[in-house]
Amino acid sequence: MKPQVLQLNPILIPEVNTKLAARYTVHKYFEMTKPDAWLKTHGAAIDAVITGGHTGISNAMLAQLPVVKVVAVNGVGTDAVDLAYCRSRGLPVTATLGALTEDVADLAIGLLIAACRNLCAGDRFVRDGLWEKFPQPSAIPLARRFSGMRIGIVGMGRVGRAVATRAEAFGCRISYTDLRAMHDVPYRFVPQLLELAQDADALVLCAAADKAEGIINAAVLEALGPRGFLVNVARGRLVNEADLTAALSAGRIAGAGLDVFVDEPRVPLALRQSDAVTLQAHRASATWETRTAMAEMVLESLAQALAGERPSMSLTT
Ligand code: 8YV
Repeated sequence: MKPQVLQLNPILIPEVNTKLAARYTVHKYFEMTKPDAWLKTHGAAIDAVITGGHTGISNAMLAQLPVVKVVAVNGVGTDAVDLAYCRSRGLPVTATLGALTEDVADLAIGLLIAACRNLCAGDRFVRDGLWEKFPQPSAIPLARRFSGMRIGIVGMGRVGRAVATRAEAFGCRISYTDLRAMHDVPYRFVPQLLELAQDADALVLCAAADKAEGIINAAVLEALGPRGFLVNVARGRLVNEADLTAALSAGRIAGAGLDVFVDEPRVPLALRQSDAVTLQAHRASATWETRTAMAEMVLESLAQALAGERPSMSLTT
């Protein structure tokens, strides 16, 4: 009998789905009509779980999977998995470490340029036929230059570093904050987030959200100031969204580029209606190249764990 895999999120790479189906009996939780009832009946037989970074898995669900041998996160964020609990069960939790760094950093820079150059508002202006109606150059406000901006990076991990090298190529001055100074990067460490915001034209959030929640609040946004931009490619809950919408509508910051939100896929109306905001639907890693690399890592983690080996990308064992 093939091992039983419970899949909580779709994988969008057909070749990987073919391999999964050939090696395992795959139960697609996201397609089930009565997933709770199914889990009660079949949970005891599940050997492996595949989930997404944002979805993770609850302890209540894990408790119904007594013989599960691996939780393979198809993503890099593990904030939606209780790693301490999994460690206590000796359960490997794997992540796709390193696979999505470049794409996430690309999108961070893209969002920042889009936000400060008003790319989406400009696109709508042309698309909606407004250019012909209002051909005078003053019909669109002047934008803000990206090159040379002072960039404050929150979280100098893999993604933070990749954002920094890209921004450096645009002549940006890089500062960062993290739990501690990193001695292998040439950028200025600022221990206090408030101070980083005060001294930055743009804050780029690249931090893990395991412990931090609502760190971008009214005070930080106030410090960023009316010419400042916020970019978030990490997790929505790093930001106090009510404070962000208030700051944007009062012009206390200039704009934002957001790929992640507190309660996805629900995005506050005030953000959706703001021309100062560029929005994406949590797509920073969503390229063929990266999603293929991630899905292949998931396959590898499953194969290792189900062969009785410690998965090389395990964070808990
Ligand atoms: C993915 C993510 O969208 O890596 C993460 O933690 O949130 C994203 O890259 C997600 O995990 C896809 O399953």
